[in-house]
Amino acid sequence: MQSNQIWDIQHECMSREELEQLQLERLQATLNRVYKNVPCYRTKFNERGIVPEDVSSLSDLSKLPFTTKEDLRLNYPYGMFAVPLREVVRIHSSSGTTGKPTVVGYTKNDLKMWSNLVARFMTAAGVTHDDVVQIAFGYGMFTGAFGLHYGSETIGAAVIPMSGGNSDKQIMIMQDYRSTALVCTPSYAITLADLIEKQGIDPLTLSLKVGLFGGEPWSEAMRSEIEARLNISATDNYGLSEVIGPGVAGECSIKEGMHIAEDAFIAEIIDPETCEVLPPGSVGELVLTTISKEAFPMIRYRTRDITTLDYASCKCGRTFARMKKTMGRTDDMLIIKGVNVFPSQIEEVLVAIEGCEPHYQLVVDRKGALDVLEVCIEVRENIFFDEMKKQRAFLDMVGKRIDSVLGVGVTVKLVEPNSIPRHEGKAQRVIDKRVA
Ligand code: DLL
Repeated sequence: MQSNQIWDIQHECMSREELEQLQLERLQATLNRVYKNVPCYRTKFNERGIVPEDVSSLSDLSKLPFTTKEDLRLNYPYGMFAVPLREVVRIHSSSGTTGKPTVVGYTKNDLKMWSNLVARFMTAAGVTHDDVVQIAFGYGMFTGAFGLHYGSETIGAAVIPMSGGNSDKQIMIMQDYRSTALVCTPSYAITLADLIEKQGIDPLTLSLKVGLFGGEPWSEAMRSEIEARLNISATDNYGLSEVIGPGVAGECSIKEGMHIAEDAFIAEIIDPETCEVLPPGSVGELVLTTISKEAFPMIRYRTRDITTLDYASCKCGRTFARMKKTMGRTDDMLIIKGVNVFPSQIEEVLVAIEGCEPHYQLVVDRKGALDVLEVCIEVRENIFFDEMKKQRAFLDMVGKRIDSVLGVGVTVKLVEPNSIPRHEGKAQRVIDKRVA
């Protein structure tokens, strides 16, 4: 291991017993702090008749109330901060699309801790101080770019703070500056791969080795496509601004789930309907508690992301539990004719079909009392301009494959190549006309 790489064996490879002891100590300190400094937590704890001293084991966590986006909204902008504003050195916000964004803050120590967490997962993905990291996440209120920027600097890699968009220039820089690591959303990686292909550039002539992607859900099929088209190893990284941003969980080079930084966060899986904590291995909503943040601690934050945790040891030697790729969010789960549908299930089918581009959009509407789901897909030009009979057969085949996975009929529509809007950041996959 090279000197600047951040493989924190003392924490990342801890035995579960030691880890749980550390988590409990850090949890208790966090609870004391929020009870004292954040009126929202004090009121909620009081309503349940709980004081921080009642938490004497990790299982007592389940006695504590959840925190939701609604709490953050009610305390907008600074009501959930646990330190005075003069100790805050950075403010970011969530990428929420409705209402006011959530405001989050970091102290100097928080920024240091955050940089370290990101440096750890970047190291796990194979980034070293020899790398040239092209950051194509948008700089600004979004946490993605700054998080990976600090992580790269901590490792000692050279950062190119390109920001999102300006795709032609991204490719020019990638070629001229010999970028070895690409950081962006997976959908933007596809957009760049399309452009590289269009410009007739052979990916083997680029210097890219690894891609660190995240910020939105993506399927294994999409990973394979990105790896093949950019000739890189692609890892998945998960996080959310309310909890810290990127740095919550990231894949190691084994790529069998994202290691959660359990020395900084306690993860639980709950049933989103009953809010009961589910046993290890269950699929449900991820709930996160921060245990080492100063400015903006979160107690039992309901992420709305659906996943499952694996506590088995990983071949890389890290002992932190691994979360599977998220299946979707409780709030973007579509209910079509009573069946629960996640966009990721449809993506998995589409990307595996020869001729389908990984650009798609789901349009949900209501006809009378019935929900209808239209899957708009871009296809290669040869299919789009094919004769009607062949096109119909293709549509039938795609429809049947989706039907067999979802158990619900959908309408498949071909749209012109390049007609689905490309996003520089997170892709917008669903248009729900029922809520318009
Ligand atoms: O997206 C933080 C981040 C930036 C993570 C860059 C990784 C890389 P927010 O904008 O607050 O923060 O959005 C958080 O995005 O609750 C998930 O629904 C989704 N999300 C983030 N990463 C992943 C991922 C950042 N790897 C919300 N897979 C989260 C699936 C993801 N969904």
